[in-house]
Amino acid sequence: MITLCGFPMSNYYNKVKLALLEKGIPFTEEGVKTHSQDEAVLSCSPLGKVPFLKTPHGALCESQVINDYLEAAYPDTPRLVPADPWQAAKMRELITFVELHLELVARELYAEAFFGAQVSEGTKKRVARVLPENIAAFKRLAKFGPYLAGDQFTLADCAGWVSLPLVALTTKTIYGEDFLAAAGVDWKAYAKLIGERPHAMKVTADRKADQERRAAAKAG
Ligand SMILES: N[C@@H](CCC(=O)N[C@@H](CS)C(=O)NCC(=O)O)C(=O)O
Repeated sequence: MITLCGFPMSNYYNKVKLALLEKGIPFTEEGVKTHSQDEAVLSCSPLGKVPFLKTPHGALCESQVINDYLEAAYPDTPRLVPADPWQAAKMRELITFVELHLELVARELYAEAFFGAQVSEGTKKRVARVLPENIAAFKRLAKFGPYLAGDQFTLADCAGWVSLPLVALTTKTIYGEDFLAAAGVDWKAYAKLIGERPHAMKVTADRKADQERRAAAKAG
C-alpha cells in the first residue's frame, strides 16, 4: 500500500494526490508538516519537504519524481503521460515551466502573501521583473487545448491545476495585479475545467475541510 505524506494545503501534495486518484491507485494519507527535524521524516524526505511517498520499496520524495514513478509502476491504470516520446517530453517541458519558472519564482512571495511575514522590496522588484518574462515564455508553450499539453488530461494538468491559481493569487495579493490574467492566460477557465473533474473535486473538498479544521483549532 502507498502512503501519501504531507498536508492538503500543499499544492505539491495535491498534485500527487490528484495523480493517484486519477490513476485509481489505492493509497492512504499521513499528515506530515514541513521543516520537521524528526529523523523518521528526514529519512524519507531529506529536505523536510512534502509531499513524499512511503511504498513497500521505501520512501520517495519530489512530486514530479513521484508522479513519474506512479505512471511507470501502474501502466495499466489510466495513462497520464502521452505514449509518444516527443509528446511526453513536451508535456514534461510544460511541467518544468509551471514549477521552475512560475511557481518557484512566485513562491518567493508566499511568506508575505499568505503567512503574515514581510518580503524585501528587492525580492518583490526582482519577481515583478522575472515573472512576467517567464509567463510570456510559458504562454508560448501552453496549449490549453483544453488541457495544458493538448487534448488529453496529463500529469501537466496535475501540476498546472494546483500551481497556476497560486501564482495568480500571489501576484494579485502582492502587486494588486494578477500577472497571469494580465498576460492573457485564462487560468480561471482552465482551473474550472480541471476542478470539475470528480477527483479534483475530492482534492478541493479535502483541502477545504482541512482548512476549516485548522481554523477551528486556532479559534479555540
Ligand atoms: N520540488 C518539491 C517542492 C515541494 C515543496 O516545496 N513543498 C512545500 C510545501 S507546498 C514544502 O515542503 N515547503 C517547505 C520547505 O521548502 O522547506 C516537490 O516537487 O515536491
